[in-house]
This record gives sequence, structure tokens and C-alpha cells, in this order.
Amino acid sequence: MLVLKRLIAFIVTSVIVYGTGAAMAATGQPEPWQLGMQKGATPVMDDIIWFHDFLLWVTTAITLFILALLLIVVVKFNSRSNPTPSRTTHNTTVEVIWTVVPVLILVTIAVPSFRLLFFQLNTPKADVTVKATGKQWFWSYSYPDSKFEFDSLMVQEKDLKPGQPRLLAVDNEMVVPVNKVVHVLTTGADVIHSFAVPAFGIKIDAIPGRINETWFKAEREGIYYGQSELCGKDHAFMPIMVRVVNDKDYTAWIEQAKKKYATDDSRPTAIAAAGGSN
Ligand SMILES: [Cu+2]
Repeated sequence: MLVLKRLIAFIVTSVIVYGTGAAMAATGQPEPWQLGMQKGATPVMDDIIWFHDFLLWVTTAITLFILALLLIVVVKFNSRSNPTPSRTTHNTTVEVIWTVVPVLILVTIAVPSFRLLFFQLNTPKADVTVKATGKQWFWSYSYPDSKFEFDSLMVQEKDLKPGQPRLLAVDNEMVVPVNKVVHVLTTGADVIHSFAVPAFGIKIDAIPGRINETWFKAEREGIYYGQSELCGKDHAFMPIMVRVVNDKDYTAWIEQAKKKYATDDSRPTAIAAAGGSN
């Protein structure tokens, strides 16, 4: 009875935690006790979440089916209840079924999977282009249409202001307009970095000597965070912060950014200060 009570208590807490977790996950950053993925802010991420949930149902059904078969074998065909086993080796109907059904399942999975892949990889006509260059250990964002570039360094723990998340907040965030296609070009200035924003459903390597591309269309204003892949000494400390604003605020930001970053010759110093090697 106690076990049952504990089990019920566990399920109830899980549901509550999951519910609030999902609600909190709308903030564009990971939350304590969060289960599942961050809430999507782009059509691509909505599709990724849908596909993930769909696969979960498929795999759950398959697992339960196999479990049921195993239980039947264990209960009905053990040596005590079935002392003289059948010597059957072939059954055409069963063999056709266990070949055709998995093929059908794979096709059912392949169709939405390829559709999602094409959706992710086909960049629509871009409204805004941002180039993100991964450096040791920060990002530089350049807006080629407006001809400016700036560095984005993580806010150190001692400098955090109220409301700024630890290990995620940066000094100069990337700013993009809402409901516009943002074309992201990535490259690395030294080692391979990775540009990822979970709420946008994007994650792409930034490789020295190469330009990779991805895109997103954020449908809600807000602040979204991501992190570089943990592939070297300080990749954990070069977070990505994207502020999605309305058109008016975006134009205003572009105007002031053009002035603010017009004479940005601080980069070599920043590299020296960030220092280190992979
Ligand atoms: Cu990195």
C-alpha cells in the first residue's frame, strides 16, 4: 500500500513539475526541473517537437508490443507449461507480416522525417543576414547589410545583473526582427565551434575556412539563449543570446548599432583578453 501511495505521489509531482516546466520553458532558456524540450519559437522547432512526440508514440507502441510478445513466451511456453515444444520452423504468413509491417512503419517515419529535413535545409529568401563567427571564446556577429560587426562576450558571474541568467547572458546580444527570415552564416576564426539555439531548432557547426548556413523565423518576441557545443576548454562560456524585437525596435537598434560599432577596433584586444587555446 505504501509503495502504491508513493508511486501515486511520484506521478502527481511529475505531472505538476512537467506542467510548470513546460510553461516556464517558454522563456527561451532551460529551467530547473524542466522535462522535454524548450518551447519552440520558430516553425522549424514546432515541427521538430511534433516529430519527436510522434516518434515517442511509435517507439512506445513497438516496445509495448514486443514486451507483450515476450511475456506470452515466458508464461505460455516455458518448459513447465509447455513440456513438448512444437518443431515449427516456417510460417509464410507470419514471415510476410513481420517483413511488411516494419517497412510500413519505416515509411510512416520517413515521410515526415524527410519533409522536416528539407524544411530545415531549404533557406527561404532572407530578410536579414547575420554572420556569426566563433572565436576563442566568444561570438562576433556581423550584419553585412548594415556593415557593422560586434563581439558578444559572456557576462561573468560577479557582474550579473538581476534577471540575467548565469552562463547564458552576454554583453552585446544578437538582435533580429520578429516574423522575418533570418539567414545565419557561421564560421570559426580558430577552432570548430557550434552555433545552437534550442528554441529556434537550429544547431550548426562553425568551421574555420568554411561558411555554413542555417535560418530561422522567430514568431514571438523575447530573449532566446543557446550554447556552443562543449568541444573544447571554454566553449561552455561562449553563450548565444538572441533578442527578437518588432520591426520598429529593430530599425532603431540597427541605427544605434551602426554608430556604436562603427569603430570597433577592440576585437584584437578582446581576443587577447579571452585568450587560451582549444
Ligand atoms: Cu566554441
